Amino acid sequence: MEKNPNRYTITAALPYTNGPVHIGHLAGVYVPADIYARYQRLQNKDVAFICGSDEHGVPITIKAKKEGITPQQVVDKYHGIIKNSFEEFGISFDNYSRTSAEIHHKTASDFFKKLYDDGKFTEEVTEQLYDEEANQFLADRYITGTCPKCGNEEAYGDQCEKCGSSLNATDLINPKSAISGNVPVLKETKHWFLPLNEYEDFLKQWILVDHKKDWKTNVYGQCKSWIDDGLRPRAVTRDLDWGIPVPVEGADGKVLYVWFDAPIGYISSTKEWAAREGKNWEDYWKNENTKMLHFIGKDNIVFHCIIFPSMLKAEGSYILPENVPANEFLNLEGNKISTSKNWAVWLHEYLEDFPNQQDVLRYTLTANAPETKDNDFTWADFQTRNNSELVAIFGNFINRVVVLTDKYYGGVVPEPSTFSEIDKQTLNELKAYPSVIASSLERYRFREAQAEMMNLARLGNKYLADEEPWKTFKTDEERTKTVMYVALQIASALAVLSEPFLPFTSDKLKNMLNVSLSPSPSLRTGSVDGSIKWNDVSSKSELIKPGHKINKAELLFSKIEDEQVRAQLDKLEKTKMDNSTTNQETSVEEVAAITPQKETIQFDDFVKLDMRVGTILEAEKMPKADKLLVLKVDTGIDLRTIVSGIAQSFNAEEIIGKKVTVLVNLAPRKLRGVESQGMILMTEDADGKLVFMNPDTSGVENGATIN
Ligand code: B3M
Ligand code: ZN
Repeated sequence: MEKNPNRYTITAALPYTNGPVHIGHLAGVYVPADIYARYQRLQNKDVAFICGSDEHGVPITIKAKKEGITPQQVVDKYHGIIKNSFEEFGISFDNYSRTSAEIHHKTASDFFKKLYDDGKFTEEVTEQLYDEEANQFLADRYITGTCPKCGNEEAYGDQCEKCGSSLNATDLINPKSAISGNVPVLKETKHWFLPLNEYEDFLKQWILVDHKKDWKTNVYGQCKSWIDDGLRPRAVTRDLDWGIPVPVEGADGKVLYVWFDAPIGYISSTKEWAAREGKNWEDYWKNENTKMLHFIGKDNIVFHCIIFPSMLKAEGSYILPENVPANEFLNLEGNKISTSKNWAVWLHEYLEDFPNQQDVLRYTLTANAPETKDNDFTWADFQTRNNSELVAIFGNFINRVVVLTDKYYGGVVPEPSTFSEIDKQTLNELKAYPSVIASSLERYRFREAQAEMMNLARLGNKYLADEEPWKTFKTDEERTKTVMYVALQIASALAVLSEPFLPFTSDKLKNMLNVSLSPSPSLRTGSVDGSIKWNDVSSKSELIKPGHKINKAELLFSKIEDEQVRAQLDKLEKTKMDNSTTNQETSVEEVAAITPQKETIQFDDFVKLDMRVGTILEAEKMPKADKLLVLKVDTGIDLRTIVSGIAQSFNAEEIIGKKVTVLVNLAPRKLRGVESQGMILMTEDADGKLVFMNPDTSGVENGATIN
């Protein structure tokens, strides 16, 4: 069981300042963290919601090199964009700092020094990869190669994004410099290591026993597999010129590893906030009565669950996180979101394109949150969620309540008379919502929690539609008053319970109803006492009293038109086109995307391959196989059957008559019971669609050899 204290330290992953924030970051980290922080504030908890920019590390220096500016210029630019867009989007951080801040340099430096002085590091001279042309050591993302665990040919020197393994650069097979593309050499250098192997027993007990039940299965599973694999010492310093200098003798030209300094950024940001607010930062980091949570994406799990806790443990005076509710990834229109390919919906652009519609994006991202598996964002879904849910249910209900109260009673909440069974049942149902939503939130099930909040809006909408006060108004004054009174209670409950999910809407609704929440949910809205609290919804018999005057209706949501969606899709289409035309110029960042050259072979190896020009004469789908087509191919030598895994890129009909290149002397093998007698050569276009390697075939006969 998780503890339930009064103090919360809630951290959200520090975004790298090598680009702006996109919807993947929002859905994975910042929106759920913000919902959680807002909810705990409404529970009257003492919350420190902490974040800041991660300004060190190789992604920043790579970006600087690419743009021909200094790393400092890169981080200044993106820190500004990111900080402003978070603010405008209503992410209610108590503090947003940056790791280039002096307070962070000092905090991280002192942390390292303490561990160093306490003998917690080992010092080792090892051989590291070195780029002789660029004259520098290659750490982390400066190196790409094949992952030794899963064979992904685009793994980075610190991590494989495909299988999630955390790697050392020297583990990579066929390593290649991301600066020059050269094969690196090995060169000796001295570094400090945190011997993670010494923390194995602690981690086993803490994660595999103590938190087995309460951590998400994806998080627990990743941790378990790292621990089962056996932990090894991990270098916490690097030979780089961008970062926090290693604060010990004999470490010239060395900086702290970015993943050593970045999580300490949570501490420095808390210190900065506490100093400003007159609080004691240690209460939030060193007091067992504080619940600490790290909101992150799945690629950050090892750093937050294995490495940072080991650092905190080594230091000795810190508490550990109670939970690390990491999310999976969000895709965009079926493709992986990519900063370098500009395949993203950027937050700062969204805010320009959809002014004052922050809540629509927040709502869609939560409704579709990648909580247990990767999920897809589509503009069509965004439009539907807005038009059929926010506008048609939530907005419609509130609009009717407020407009009718104004029309019938000059905006004054009417006195109810006798409650019917339906009224009583509705008011009872209403009382259950705070604990239902809270229980989902306490378990980090944000989709479920938001869906329950919408069910309350549905309840209100249905109640009005069934009771039809616009009909009874002419015939039964008392009944109409009672119905409007009940509807106003539901609307007031929604003003409170929607706040974590739809803070802008909740603000407007509070304005319309002329009520406030207590305690004030965000630091930017003033608090008025005697207002509605979360638990009042279940404990009080009435949230808004007869005689209370409400304000005029404002529009909560407006319809998203087809043209707006089309404009966004056009933007993405243009990105695709831009990507395919600039494909030729390979940038530093994109080196990583190109498959490294395979091992050298001899001419004799090559001539063993018998490749011929052939023609596909027949094609049909292999029954019960999504990917396979069974082809009859005229190879010039004979007519043979080839089973080819191309059914997701082509229909059978469209390839009949196509000239292709066939490897004819590949040993036959059976696929789903059909013997395949060769292989058709293919490549892939930028979108991953297969393309035939067919020669320019005018005048070439079937059977012509390729050499
Ligand atoms: N800067 C990595 C990321 O954006 C990162 C997180 C740091 S949290 C201490 O994936
Ligand atoms: Zn891998």
